[in-house]
Amino acid sequence: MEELCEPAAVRWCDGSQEEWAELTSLLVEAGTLIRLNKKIRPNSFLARSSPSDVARVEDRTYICTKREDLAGPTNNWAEATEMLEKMHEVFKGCMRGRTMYVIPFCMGPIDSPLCKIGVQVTDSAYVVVNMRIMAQMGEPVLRRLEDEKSGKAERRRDGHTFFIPCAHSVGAPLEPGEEDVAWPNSDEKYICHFPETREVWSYGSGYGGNALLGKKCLALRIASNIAREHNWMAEHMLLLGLESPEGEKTYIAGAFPSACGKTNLSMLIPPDVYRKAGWKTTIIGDDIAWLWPHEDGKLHAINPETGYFGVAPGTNHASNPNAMKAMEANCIFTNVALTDDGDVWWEGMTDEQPAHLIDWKGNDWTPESSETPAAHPNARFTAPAGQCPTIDPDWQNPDGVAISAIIFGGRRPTTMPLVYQAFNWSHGIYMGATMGSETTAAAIGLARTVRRDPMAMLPFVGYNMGDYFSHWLTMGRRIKHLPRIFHVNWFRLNEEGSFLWPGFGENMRVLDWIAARCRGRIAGHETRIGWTPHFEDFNTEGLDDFSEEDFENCMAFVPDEWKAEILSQGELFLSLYDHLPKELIFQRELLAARLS
Ligand code: TSX
Ligand code: MN
Repeated sequence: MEELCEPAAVRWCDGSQEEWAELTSLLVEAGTLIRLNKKIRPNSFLARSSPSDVARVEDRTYICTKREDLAGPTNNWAEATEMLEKMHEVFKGCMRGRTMYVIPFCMGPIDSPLCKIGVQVTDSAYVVVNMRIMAQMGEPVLRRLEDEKSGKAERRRDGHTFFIPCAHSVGAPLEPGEEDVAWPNSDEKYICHFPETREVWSYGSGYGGNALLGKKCLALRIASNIAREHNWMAEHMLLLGLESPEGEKTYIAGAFPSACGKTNLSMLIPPDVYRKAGWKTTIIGDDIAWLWPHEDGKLHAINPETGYFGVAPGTNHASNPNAMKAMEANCIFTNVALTDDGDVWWEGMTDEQPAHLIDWKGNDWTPESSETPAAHPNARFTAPAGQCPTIDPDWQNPDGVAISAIIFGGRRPTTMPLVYQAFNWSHGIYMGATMGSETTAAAIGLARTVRRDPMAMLPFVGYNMGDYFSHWLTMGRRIKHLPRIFHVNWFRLNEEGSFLWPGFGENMRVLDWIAARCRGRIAGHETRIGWTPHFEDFNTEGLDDFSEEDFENCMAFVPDEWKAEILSQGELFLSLYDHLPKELIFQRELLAARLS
């Protein structure tokens, strides 16, 4: 890589505190980071990206394989050798005038049978300091690789040899004497995955999932390929624990499309009646889960990440107090606003807007004079996972935790009840495969349409989506004690357009019902779409003004809505036609028959 990229220097990262201190200082000098007020937000920094580099670039994201069929119709495909050639072309001399950082990193607890080691080379020190929060990095990882090589440690990380190479460049070489900018990047961007050789090449962007290659690139797109071949699952899921007053623990995995509050749910604080009774919630992870059939017959899960890379706007002490606590120190904020006292602010953080800010583009901002938001809508915080007050004691357990329930959800103003349970595993996969969220088009007066996002994995499955569904079905035959599958919807509206369900901490009541169902403690109400709660079994204690009628409205089955739903579900299936497992076609037929 040194020969190809021609960096001015190479630096091996050890992941130490000293290295963090040195690199953050260097980034402050370069103008990439602004040190926040040490008294308010110790050891924390603000970065402002270039306005052309603010999100993942899905149209520039490729799955590169020999045959197009392997990537399938939901991915951008490129022929692997051609794209690799292209990568060698764009990476040629791409780090001139810059330092190449070598980041050995590990996704998952280093002693877990599922953990995966990667080595990312990058010319961005911003990426290094973010990676240090999001993954285990440096010295312990190198030691592990050496122990495996010398035979001192058993090599258990099946599915790849040695390490997964991850090449990253912002694509902005510096000519001699050329002055650097605060956020270098390129207009030409490529996020390329090579599942067959297990490697990642990312060029032109320094932002989030484009650049922190352990996350979406390795832990989802590459890992989903390894998982399919080695009988486990790499999923876009939160992992949370419920602890009953008796100390009984139930773990739940949840997949939601963006803008459904996945991070909020993973950090949920139960309402007073539950807390006083002794209920607790814990978080294992807010974004990615790796799941495997354990020797004990259950489906176990680990969180491969060590940090949260969450959306800042909308996060506040009411919507997510635990996230606010996790962000109190040792964090990197990207594209939020800067306050006059050297702290951060974003839309929805406080009821009142500050009188003056520096916005995410570095311009003066006041509520009266400014028409654009002070923080970018996709502004992020990078926070160490252990700083969440409800972090689970087992979050780094190499053996993972046993999953009792899988929940799918979406933002659905109509049709979908607050909660319903699948009749069986295949039906649950059907629910996951057809899940989606209403597009925001409705807000600007356009017709309502549902954007399908199977298992919230549409941008993250590194192979053919139809084969991904088949893999779920196959896993069902390999797990003795299958988790139960549920679908939830916190976003149903009444005729006036207000939310039927209070959501947030009150979602604990739904989770409570789910846990009780998993333990076989209560009966369900059999409907045409699945099992729903009986009102008597649904705890509404302490929920003011929530009547049995309100409950029935949350749960209502409206036949006409479901007829439209099943027609709309067919569109996704049509596009996947030749790889779609028969079981899903049968599930659709069964649903149609029950509805008629
Ligand atoms: O995160 C959300 N959750 C899950 C929380 C654990 N949000 C925010 C979504 C954007 C990321 C929600 N928004 C939830 C929810 O359960 N529910 C709603 C809708 C809603 C919004 C406001 C109110 C009620 C429901 N009530 C008042 O504003 C008073
Ligand atoms: Mn995500």
